[in-house]
Amino acid sequence: IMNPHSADMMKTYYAYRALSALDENCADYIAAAEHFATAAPTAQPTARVEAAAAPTGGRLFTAVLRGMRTEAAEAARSLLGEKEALAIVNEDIIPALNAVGEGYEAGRIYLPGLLISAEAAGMAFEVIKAAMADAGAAPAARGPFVLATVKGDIHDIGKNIVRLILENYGFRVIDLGRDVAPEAILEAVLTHNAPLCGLSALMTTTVPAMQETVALLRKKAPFCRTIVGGAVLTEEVAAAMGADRYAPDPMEAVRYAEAVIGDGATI
Ligand code: B1M
Repeated sequence: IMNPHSADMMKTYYAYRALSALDENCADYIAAAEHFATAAPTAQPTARVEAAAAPTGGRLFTAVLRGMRTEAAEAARSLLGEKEALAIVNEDIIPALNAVGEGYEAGRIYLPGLLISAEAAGMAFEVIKAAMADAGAAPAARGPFVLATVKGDIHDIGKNIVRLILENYGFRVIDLGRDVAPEAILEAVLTHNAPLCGLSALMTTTVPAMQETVALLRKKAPFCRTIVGGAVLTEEVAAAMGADRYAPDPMEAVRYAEAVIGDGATI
């Protein structure tokens, strides 16, 4: 017989489940450990542990938060029957990643947790991308739009969303990937005679690389407009580095591309 009020018994129970591979990514064990580290002696352990183990978001939110890759892909697939692909990105995946980021900042989640959550988000994102491709995006005939995450920065989930949305609006995107040096970005802009270049940066430490890229493009490819985004940026920072436009979200990149490239310019 289990006594749910016994901390030792419940810890043993969750440890047993984790060691027996009954608890994916040890998520329940971690939630229980957090609970028993903070719970008041009079609290109702099982209720509290259940609450901690089941975050308030939906199935996809929880799967990303806990870094459950297969579950995240399945949850995304099932959500596609309920709502728009982009709504899933905005309402489930991004809030979960934000929760992970907050947990990491507060010292409740460690780097491996950050990694598995990013992988789970990536799996869900692949499902959404495939669904959008099946739905038939507009032909990619305008542009090209050169896109990259700047040197030193490997965060590319946001950039990939920007690409997906631009392509959906019929822009041809030359995606250079992540951790891309200013010189490589310049070379791509010159080679493709690109009228627009979008840059993404997520960390305070990579803002200087973005600034360097913008300055290089201004000097060596003055025909190319620059648009910058990413969680670390603000309108002021973007203006200070000399970027032509700040994009708080992917739709701003679409609006700017419509304005700069319009219907006339082609590849
Ligand atoms: Co890291 N990471 N991370 N991380 N990570 C952050 C960014 C951080 C804020 C977490 C934290 O401490 N709270 C912090 C940066 C702190 C800072 O400088 N201010 C951080 C850190 C420190 C690090 C490491 C250094 C950790 C370490 O190693 N000790 C390391 C960095 C390595 C490196 O880059 N050299 C690292 C690593 C990683 C993972 C690999 C584990 C993973 C990235 C996986 C991947 O991208 N493939 C990861 C993740 C997932 C995050 C968080 C949790 C989520 C980022 C994300 O994808 N958000 C993040 C915390 C957070 O932001 N809450 C964090 C969702 C994404 C859709 O948003 O990219 O902002 P975002 O894009 C948005 C908009 O900004 C906009 O559109 C998107 C959709 O709305 N947008 C644009 C973005 N670019 C745009 C461009 C445009 C237009 C719009 O036009 C061109």
